[in-house]
Amino acid sequence: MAGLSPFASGPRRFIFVILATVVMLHYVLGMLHSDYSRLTNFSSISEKWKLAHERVFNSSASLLPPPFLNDSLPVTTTEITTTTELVEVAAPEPTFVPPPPPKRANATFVFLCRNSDLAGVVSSIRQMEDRFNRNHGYPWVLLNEEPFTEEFKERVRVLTDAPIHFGQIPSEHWYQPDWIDEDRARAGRSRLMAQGIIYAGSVPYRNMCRFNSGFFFKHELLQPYRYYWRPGVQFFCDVTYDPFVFMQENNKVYSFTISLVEWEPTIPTLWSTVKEFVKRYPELLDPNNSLGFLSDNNGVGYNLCHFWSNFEIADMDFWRGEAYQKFFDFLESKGGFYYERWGDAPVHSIAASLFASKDQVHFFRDIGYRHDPFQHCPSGDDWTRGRCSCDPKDSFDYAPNSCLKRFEKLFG
Ligand SMILES: Nc1nc2c(ncn2[C@@H]2O[C@H](COP(=O)(O)OP(=O)(O)OP(=O)(O)O)[C@@H](O)[C@H]2O)c(=O)[nH]1
Ligand SMILES: *[C@@H]1O[C@H](CO)[C@@H](O)[C@H](O)[C@H]1NC(C)=O
Ligand SMILES: *[C@@H]1O[C@H](CO)[C@@H](O)[C@H](O)[C@H]1NC(C)=O
Ligand SMILES: *[C@@H]1O[C@H](CO)[C@@H](O)[C@H](O)[C@H]1NC(C)=O
Ligand SMILES: *[C@@H]1O[C@H](CO)[C@@H](O)[C@H](O)[C@H]1NC(C)=O
Ligand SMILES: *[C@@H]1O[C@H](CO)[C@@H](O)[C@H](O)[C@H]1NC(C)=O
Repeated sequence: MAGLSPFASGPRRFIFVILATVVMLHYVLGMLHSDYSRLTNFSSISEKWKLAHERVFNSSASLLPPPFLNDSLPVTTTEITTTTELVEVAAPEPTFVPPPPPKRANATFVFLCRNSDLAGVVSSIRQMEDRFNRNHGYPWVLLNEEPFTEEFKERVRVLTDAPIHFGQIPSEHWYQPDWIDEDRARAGRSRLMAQGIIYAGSVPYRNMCRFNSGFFFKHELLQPYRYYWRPGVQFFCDVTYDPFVFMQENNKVYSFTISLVEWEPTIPTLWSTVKEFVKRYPELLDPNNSLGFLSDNNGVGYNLCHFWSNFEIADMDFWRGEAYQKFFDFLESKGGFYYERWGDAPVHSIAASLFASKDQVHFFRDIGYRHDPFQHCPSGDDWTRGRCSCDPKDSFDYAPNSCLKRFEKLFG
């Protein structure tokens, strides 16, 4: 019937319906895709509509409204185009102010994993998406020394609309180098096994530690990014702000949720190697460093404190920079990743503590995190705001083997 058509009741009603339509589409698209609000510009909304439509529905062929608007909006393609032109020419200033563009950091998630880790990977990504990333859409980079299977990729892709990249690690970044003396490496493994140390006999674990120490940030899929987040295992709380933006705006290079003491037998010569390096390159030390976190006697000995690197939000440009590159090359030349079992956690921690200033290292008190057998559970307002699922009484923070007290002492 004629009464159903918005065009039947004169030009004023016509303009009103058009304005309402445009405003509604704007909000709906804004909600659908945070980038849309950045694209919005009323002087060229027609072009932007097309762009946003393509990004959301990936179909440059059609300018039809999204199907779920079908019922509520009896419009056709031509009407939309006409509408935007009419608004440009005739409409008064819109009565609402578009929300400011959300700030976004130059950042990505990085996940090193095997095909056999699928169940854990799905669980981690699901949690990170639910607790944080569904509001942000930061990309994911998954890395493996072997090709990911189609099943793996399909099971991961279904979890998020954020971009996901699957990459293979170049073999020279992963496998034990030829110049490592295998007899000496084997003897090192046996020595650790005799002491009952975890992963004592594992070469793949050592490949992983060396890759995380010196190579992941060189992977081609990570070149476009500066900050990364290792998604770890279990997240207890909503992350109610953007930690990447926090890192960027506060000039942080490294962050942690749990710190603890290392198994000494895995790194018997690491500290003497560090001291040799510092003697050779004293100028690389930051004048305001965190040596006090690493040593209780001004550097003579290592107290084994490190940040637990299975959770990390950090700045890859710091790892790519001169100080860390020289440092890693020096460690690598000693072969300790294979002759001993140097972990990426003490290696990263020592570097961040010596070559960055102490206020560039951040404790994310408000991020609830667990990696068996330890967890950090926020307390007070942080716990409430984050709707945390952990018991605030169960937190490693001030347990005997935690190093948080030492970190806090740096700041008086
Ligand atoms: N692609 C690949 N990923 C690995 C390999 N070994 C470990 N990883 C990944 O590296 C991460 C840590 O490895 P795990 O074996 O779980 O080590 P962990 O028990 O967490 O070790 P700690 O953090 O030292 O307690 C996980 O994301 C694994 O999926 C490997 O050989 N290949
Ligand atoms: C809006 O778009 C027009 C045309 O593309 C451009 O000239 C103008 O600078 C844009 N304004 C803003 C605020 O982005
Ligand atoms: C849209 O889909 C095509 C294939 O259908 C793909 O090549 C293209 O990269 C997609 N574009 C976006 C923006 O997702
Ligand atoms: C959308 O509208 C067209 C034309 O009115 C109709 O043929 C189609 O069935 C509608 N689709 C949905 C999903 O409602
Ligand atoms: C993000 O950071 C990387 C590494 O510093 C840099 O190469 C790239 O240009 C940056 N991208 C943007 C958009 O700033
Ligand atoms: C050293 O770090 C402290 C602690 O954050 C800070 O207050 C101080 O300004 C820094 N000093 C220098 C010289 O950077």
